[in-house]
Amino acid sequence: MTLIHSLRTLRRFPRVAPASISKRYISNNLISVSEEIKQALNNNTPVVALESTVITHGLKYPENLEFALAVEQTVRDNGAIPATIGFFEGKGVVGASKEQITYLAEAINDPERKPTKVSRRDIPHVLSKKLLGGTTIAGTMILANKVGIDVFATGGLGGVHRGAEINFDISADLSELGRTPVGVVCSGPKSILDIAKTMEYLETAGVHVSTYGPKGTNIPGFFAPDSGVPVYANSQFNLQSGSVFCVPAPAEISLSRDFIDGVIAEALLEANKQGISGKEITPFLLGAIIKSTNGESLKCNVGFLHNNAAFGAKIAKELAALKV
Ligand code: PSU
Ligand code: MN
Repeated sequence: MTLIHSLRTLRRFPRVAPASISKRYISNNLISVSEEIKQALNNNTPVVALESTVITHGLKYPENLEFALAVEQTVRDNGAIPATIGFFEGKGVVGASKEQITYLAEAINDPERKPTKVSRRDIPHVLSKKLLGGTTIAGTMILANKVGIDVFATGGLGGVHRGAEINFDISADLSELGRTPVGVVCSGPKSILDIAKTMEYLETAGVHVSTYGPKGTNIPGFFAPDSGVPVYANSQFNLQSGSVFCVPAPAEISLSRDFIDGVIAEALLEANKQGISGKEITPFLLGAIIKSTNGESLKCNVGFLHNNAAFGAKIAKELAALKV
């Protein structure tokens, strides 16, 4: 019953051409788009998508709520409209309201409405069971693409986990980037992962990856053409794959490599000892690292996210200008 229901639901969750709000999804009531985002998309006003796994599985309450609202403000301060994306009562929401964000952030401490971490494979289940969910990068890209949002800012990309040759753990973020044309602005894959293998996988999946120079050098002038153009070229060529823009963390909020490597090694050992795997592993490792750095890694993470959100807004602006 549930499976059939899921399959039916999936069939009703159509793929929509980018950069257009299709009547299909508006009328099928599986995705709800806020008025502000609808208008922005219709008027070619720059929009930046924001994920919600960081709210549900990345940060604790109340930091998750403070952060989610603050990062929206960062996008606005940099000239774009933020669209926080998630699932509410089994519906995909693009442009969550302050009330919805608050509800989601508070729900993490309530066993009765504990949010699900929603990647591509979780969508049918969340729709049919009408669950509350925080979308991963993959989940957020899917919804962003369905409504025509081209730019999405986040913290760290999911990737190939260390030991993947044994545990086969490769984030669905990577295959999503290979199939969904959204530009993801991030600080690269986190060092809890196997970065070299992640890059290999992205190459296989055909994902365009670029990196910016450090903030404060030549970004402002250099930024404009170099940010919007790759995504635009991608869409002009109709490649139908995603792009990754890596923004290195500003030096003042970065942690030393040796220090963080030691902490990660410890967290990995602990995960192994406790038998943590699957979708729990990323939140577990990030949580363990926050604990053993006394919140330093968290500050760094939140700092990246704001920095990336500001970049995302600038890219969205450039892209909007190219579309005029
Ligand atoms: N990496 C981080 N912080 C995060 C995540 C990844 O440094 O919060 C989250 C993102 O939402 C990402 C997801 O999409 O974890 C990947 O999870 P998994 O490895 O289970 O696919
Ligand atoms: Mn995984």
